[in-house]
Amino acid sequence: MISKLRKLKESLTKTRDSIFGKISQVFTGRKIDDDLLDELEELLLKSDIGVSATEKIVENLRETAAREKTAENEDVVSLLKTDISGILQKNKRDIVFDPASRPMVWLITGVNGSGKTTTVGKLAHYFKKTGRKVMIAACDTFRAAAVEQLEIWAERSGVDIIRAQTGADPAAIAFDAVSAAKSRGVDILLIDTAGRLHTKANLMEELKKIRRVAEKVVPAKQIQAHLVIDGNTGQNALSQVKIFMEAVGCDGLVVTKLDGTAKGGVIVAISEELSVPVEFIGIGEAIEDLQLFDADSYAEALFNA
Ligand SMILES: Nc1nc2c(ncn2[C@@H]2O[C@H](COP(=O)(O)OP(=O)(O)O)[C@@H](O)[C@H]2O)c(=O)[nH]1
Ligand SMILES: [Mg+2]
Repeated sequence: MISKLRKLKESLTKTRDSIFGKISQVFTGRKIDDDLLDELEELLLKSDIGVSATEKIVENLRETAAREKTAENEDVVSLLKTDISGILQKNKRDIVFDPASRPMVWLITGVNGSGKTTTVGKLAHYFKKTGRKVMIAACDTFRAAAVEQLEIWAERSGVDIIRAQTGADPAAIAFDAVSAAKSRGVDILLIDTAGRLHTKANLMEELKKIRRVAEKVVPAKQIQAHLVIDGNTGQNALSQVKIFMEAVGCDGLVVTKLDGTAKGGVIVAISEELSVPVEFIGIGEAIEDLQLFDADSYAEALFNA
């Protein structure tokens, strides 16, 4: 079986080929001096990690070089990996299951096409595999095919699904789903939501309503919102997170489609500039193509194949 790190490295090929792999090739074995730092800064600014992370990393390297006489022998790329990994785990939060607060309810949010439904399916599989009792709810009743799409995922992952007809009130389904999850002793209920309504305000109102209704069944602290972001979004991901965070909160992120994008550096920008943890990453369309996010592995895979 292909290892988790190997698979991650394969998935990040485009991101690595765009900038990070070059950094690794060009700088390995070179002395850390002003020339190198200038070159590095220029490259990092092109990489989607953002201005703030770039400055932090370059400053750190400058200080290390000034502090340590042996800086000439320091491997720049190892230092970079350590710095980036540090940024990536800044907001780290473990997913904790408390048997006394069942079910935990995850509202899966995000714009249309970001990968919500696919992620719900993969998460259902992931949590089931790790021994949890999982249920999913089809609250995207806006798009005709959405419920059927989720049903296929429920079958694949072997978990219960709560659904209603297309056009039904998503909040009503959410109410039924949370109630059912509570009475059946479910550990985690994953609620798939719509991404495109007539207006953005409309979508946010619907999400808020789903949340309010869920709070009638279980304590508010058991309800979380997890935002799914398409990795191709690049730096625009930051504004998406902020918009959803304001409306329904954002307890964690899933960044998808990292297998097809050169913009995988954006996870560094998100971690540096926002206080939300990246919890999972999507690296393909299949059920197993979801990984619990690991900062060290990600930093390693950015630079080395
Ligand atoms: N390559 C790749 N495709 C993905 C990933 N996640 C989702 N997709 C694809 O993105 C498309 C939209 O996904 P979907 O779950 O329907 O998005 P939704 O509108 O947010 O529910 C589908 O074709 C998925 O197969 C991923 O991690 N990698
Ligand atoms: Mg969907």
